[in-house]
Amino acid sequence: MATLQERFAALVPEMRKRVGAVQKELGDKVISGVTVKQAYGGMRGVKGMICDTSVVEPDKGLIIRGYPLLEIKDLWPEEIFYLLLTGEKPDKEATEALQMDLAKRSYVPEYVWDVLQSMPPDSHPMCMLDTAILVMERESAFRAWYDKGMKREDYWIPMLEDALRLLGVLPVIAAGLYRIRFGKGDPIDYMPNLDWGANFARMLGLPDPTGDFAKLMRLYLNFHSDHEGGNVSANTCHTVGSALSDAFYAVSAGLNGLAGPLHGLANQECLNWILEVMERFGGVPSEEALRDFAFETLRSGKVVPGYGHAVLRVTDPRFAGFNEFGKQYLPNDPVFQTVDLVFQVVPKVLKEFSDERVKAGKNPIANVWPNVDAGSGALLYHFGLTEFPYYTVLFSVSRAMGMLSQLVINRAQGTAITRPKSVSTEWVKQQAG
Ligand code: CMX
Repeated sequence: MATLQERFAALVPEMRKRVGAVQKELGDKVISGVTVKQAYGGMRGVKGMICDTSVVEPDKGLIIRGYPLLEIKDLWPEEIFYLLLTGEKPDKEATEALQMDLAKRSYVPEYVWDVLQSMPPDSHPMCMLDTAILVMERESAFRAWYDKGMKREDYWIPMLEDALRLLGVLPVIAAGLYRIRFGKGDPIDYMPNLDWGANFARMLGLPDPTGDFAKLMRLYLNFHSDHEGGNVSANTCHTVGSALSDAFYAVSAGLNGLAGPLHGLANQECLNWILEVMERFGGVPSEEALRDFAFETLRSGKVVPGYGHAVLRVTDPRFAGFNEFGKQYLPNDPVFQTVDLVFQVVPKVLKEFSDERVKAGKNPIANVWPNVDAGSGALLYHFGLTEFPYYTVLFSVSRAMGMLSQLVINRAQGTAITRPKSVSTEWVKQQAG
């Protein structure tokens, strides 16, 4: 089978033709309207952008290139990247070629380590990751080609090169910053004949005699790779990239959004909440105690982290997949058992609380089911990855695959610069009134 670069090159003409034909034939059709509530409410539900790598169905969750996530949970992350970009699963030969391509690009320049070493010791790991990506911007092939002058049709070529460079280097930087930030010793080098996910696990330097932690990392990197185009990180990356900023600028910007507590940072908050519960009750709580604790959180004006979603209206299949992993590999772990109990109790509590909110004239909680962040932390904790401010960095390495594949596709399709129209409150009062 062809390498990723060859296969993508072969698909580009067809992709352009299809996108061109759709715009020509259907360009004037209306696909969405916008209410005033949506304009003030984060554009929730407004269909105003295109993303072909994946879709999130409210009642099914993530579907990557037509495959429901749990059907492809055993693919390795690099295979997912190939699938995201081309719509096809790679064979062994293509996967190995991609693994070699990533290994060749895994070298971290010394200045990146110097910058990370000189950051204040209380810097958030996400700030360190995003800074490292940004200081590497000088390496961008896209910027170098653009400065020399290149045709629009060729934009995707150096963009794909930047994507591979970033994916090669990201696990090394992410694992290295873990070791620097949490005093674990020097960064560990990438091992060329090992797959991408197992490499990341190995470079973190945690003991893994059974290889189960490497399995978890592959699953983790698979599950977080993409979540269609409108979420904060993907949308930000798309917008920055649409100005023809290169992948280093765009991905760093997207990840700055992922660092927010309502988005990717929720996974750090989830485990915090679980450990608070366990501390209060001296271990796995009773159902009744957990119910009271959840109500206490909600009545103090806080959210229960890991529950709710802007799009999903069912249990996130990514949560279901992690829960299955926990049941198989760590069924007796008390933190995992607490996560599982929360899953039994919290949706009912949120439903009751939502009804109370509605009676008080507030919005309902649209989705009372767990999202991806509700369970992943407990699994990482079990394997000794106990520094939860780090968890969003793991999410980031994975999500970079989605953001980068979207960027490359956008350059191949000649996607326009993003520029929605904003209106003022005065305009809304006059027009809608
Ligand atoms: N606990 C308490 N209240 C919640 C809630 C939860 N888990 N989920 C939603 N609500 C509240 C919202 O805060 C909102 O209240 P206000 O109207 O007073 O502002 C109300 O219910 C309606 O919100 P919604 O339509 O159900 O949800 P949104 O699309 O506005 O927000 C999300 C979605 C994820 C930000 C929200 O559910 C939340 O804050 N969850 C907890 C944090 C979390 O798990 N984030 C991770 C999401 C996954 C990711 O992006 O990585």
